[in-house]
Amino acid sequence: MNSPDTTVQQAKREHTRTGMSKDAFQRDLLDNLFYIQGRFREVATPHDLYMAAAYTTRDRLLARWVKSAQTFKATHARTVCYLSAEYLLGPHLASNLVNLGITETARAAAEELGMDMDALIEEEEEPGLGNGGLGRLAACFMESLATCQIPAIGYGIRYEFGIFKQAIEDGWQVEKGDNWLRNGNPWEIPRPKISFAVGFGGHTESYRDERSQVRLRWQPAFEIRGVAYDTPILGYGSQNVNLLRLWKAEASESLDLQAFNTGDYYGAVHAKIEAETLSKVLYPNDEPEAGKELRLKQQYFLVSCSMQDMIRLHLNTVGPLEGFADKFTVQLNDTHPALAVAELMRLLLDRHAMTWEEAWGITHKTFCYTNHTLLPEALETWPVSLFERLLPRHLEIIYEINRRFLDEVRMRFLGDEARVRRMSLIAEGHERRVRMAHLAVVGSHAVNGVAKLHSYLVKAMLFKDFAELWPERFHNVTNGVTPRRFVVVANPRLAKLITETCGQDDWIRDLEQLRALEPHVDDAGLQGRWQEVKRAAKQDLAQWMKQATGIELDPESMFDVQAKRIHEYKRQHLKVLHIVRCYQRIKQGQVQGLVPRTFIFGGKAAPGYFMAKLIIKLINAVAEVVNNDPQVNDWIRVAFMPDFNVKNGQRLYPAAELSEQISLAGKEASGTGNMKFSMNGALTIGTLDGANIEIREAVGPENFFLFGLTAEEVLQRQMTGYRPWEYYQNDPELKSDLDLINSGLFSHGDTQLFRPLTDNLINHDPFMVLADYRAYLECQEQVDRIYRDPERWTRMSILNVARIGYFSSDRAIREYAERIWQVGPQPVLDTEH
Ligand code: RUG
Repeated sequence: MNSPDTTVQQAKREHTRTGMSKDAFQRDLLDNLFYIQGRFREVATPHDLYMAAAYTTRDRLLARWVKSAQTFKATHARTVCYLSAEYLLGPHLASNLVNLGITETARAAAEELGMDMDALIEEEEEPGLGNGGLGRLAACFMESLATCQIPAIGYGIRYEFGIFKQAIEDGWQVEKGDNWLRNGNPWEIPRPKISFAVGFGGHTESYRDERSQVRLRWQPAFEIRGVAYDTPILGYGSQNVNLLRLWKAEASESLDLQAFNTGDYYGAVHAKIEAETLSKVLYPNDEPEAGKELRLKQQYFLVSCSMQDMIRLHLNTVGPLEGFADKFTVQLNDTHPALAVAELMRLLLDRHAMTWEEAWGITHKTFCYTNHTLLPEALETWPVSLFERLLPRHLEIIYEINRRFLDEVRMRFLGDEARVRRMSLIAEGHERRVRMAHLAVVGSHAVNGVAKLHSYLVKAMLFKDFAELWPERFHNVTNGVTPRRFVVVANPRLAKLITETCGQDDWIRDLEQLRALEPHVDDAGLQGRWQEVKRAAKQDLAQWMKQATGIELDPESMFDVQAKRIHEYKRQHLKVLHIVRCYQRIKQGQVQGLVPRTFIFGGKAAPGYFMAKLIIKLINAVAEVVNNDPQVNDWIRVAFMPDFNVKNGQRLYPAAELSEQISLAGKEASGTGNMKFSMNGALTIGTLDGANIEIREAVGPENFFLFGLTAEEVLQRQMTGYRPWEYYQNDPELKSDLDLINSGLFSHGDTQLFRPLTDNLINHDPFMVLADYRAYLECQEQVDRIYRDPERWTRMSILNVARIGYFSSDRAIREYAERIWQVGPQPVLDTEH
């Protein structure tokens, strides 16, 4: 992308800054190609070259990694342990080069060898170990922890199959397995010696210990082993490297020798296969519906390995476990790892012979819990019967936690048995269930939501009873995203323009410094360059899209993007109604005021979520008609980007001009895509939901397109009775848009195909699409009006970027560190330079 001259010059500057030279990179790249891949230049495949570049980069961060470990050990640094069932990491190579400060060094080294660094970066398969926002947040947080120099370990599962790859066939989503480890993973280091037994099933029994005390212990029916795989996570502008430790499930014995010797070969390998199933696949549900036994096993596997590992580390470095909560603070990322509360109790009680009071004191001081959703169907509960069968000792512990807790509730709220029932860790009903969120709240000393509105609703509604009991326990930490990946890596042209305009690149580690753009907002030179940067990104995306889908995007039109998981509450179907309206207006010749637009969607639907899959089909069906109709083609086009993931997101964010954040108010906990788009200069059209509210406050209401009901109005309507069919009957345009969908125009004459969707909207509409339709259309007209004034639009875009600094994940991490974890930075010194 850069001319070789500037690349070489920049590589020299990087050399001075980092001590890492182009020549050394080149030499090591060839060495790694030879010694690790067993190839020489002439026969190396693009994948071989990628692997060599990855190892060469990894080599450069290993010294920092070791130094970090030494520093943390020597200083007994307090450590954050982030427990998360998901990490949506995205490709490592480009972001590690940025964080090492050697992007141009690597590029120059590759260029001299006749290789294209961008092509090598493209080769990397991303580890898709997460579904969406929650997993990507965990990845941003890991990077920001290292950047903020806070010692941290991220614990997770090394799923062999990450989130499925999405293909679109005949307009429908088709899921393909994501065998991301197939070609090897150069970023991880297996630690076969760090492995723990994890039990399941069996029974509990009492016995007398050496002091004749009666104690309980668990005799599991079977055990599997969790083996650690470590990935270094590099900070930007610091020497700190943190650890992402993912657990792979293995059989305790790789072959059952007795079975083998009796000729039962199948039986001999069966246990191994069954054990390995545990970390085989990520559950592909964002905000999952409770259910599967294997998922509970995965959750227990994650927490058991992680808590045993923390105890091992503590005993090795600090000593007796009394000080455990001073050494570690453990953040539960949603309820998926909430079992950790019961597991730490079990380990302290049964293995380390503590009293209940001692163990509870430590446990409670150790854990903090982040809630990420208010949606009732996403709040995990597990049948008591399943617990009894799989984790009998944990159920006993949960019962005892509950008994003591409910006594506290009773003492505080005399005679209020209804409250006791509401707060219990066990939901009574025809099937008794364990409420994981209640376990997380009771077992933690801090609970937080992920945006101001969300945290308010967590306190006022979801955990109202708990907030009345322990008001001091509840916090808000608004989410953030890392500008390294989402601006520097994704949008190098914009990064360069910002750096040149601000006169330095300090904004990359202190995003508030983007404010320095503000005085230049009216500078015609900057505006022109700003527009060029956006146009170039649009062209890149158009080129990619043509190749990937065959659809031609018009880079002269406005790129209007909605990219996120497909879910009814996120209301992709509201966006489709807008498109259908545009289509009808154009067909009727009402083009006055209309601006040419390209509507781009991206997102996966949970494989079992019928309505979400139907929405994808509808988008593609509308696209087919619109894109093939020459009468409307100059005005609108529609494209569905297949397989929206981190890598593809990095193509979308820079190219977007309008970011669609149109969930029903009160439903999106925070959203983080909204931040990524805005950081790349897209203007947002959005509701007062999640972090939209704070983004609007930060960038200025005049630089944000607001529409729709407020969360309060939504609640009122729900209480007074919402009647979507009245909107259908009273708004002729809305009626005609829905009728057109049902007419068969978008379904080759099939008038039934989209009925489940349209009938649901007209008769139930749980996410009030119809109520917000008119306001949304009017707001879109305002978008058109402003877009026709490029200077005004560009000004708003620059201001969005200049004022988005608050939404860096570095800020979020500092807030967690100060307010929740009570942990400070532990800088790792660069002793070599
Ligand atoms: O839906 C939420 C997003 O609003 C939020 O931004 C993200 C990170 O906090 O988490 C998402 N989420 C919630 N993903 N899964 C859940 C519930 O398990």
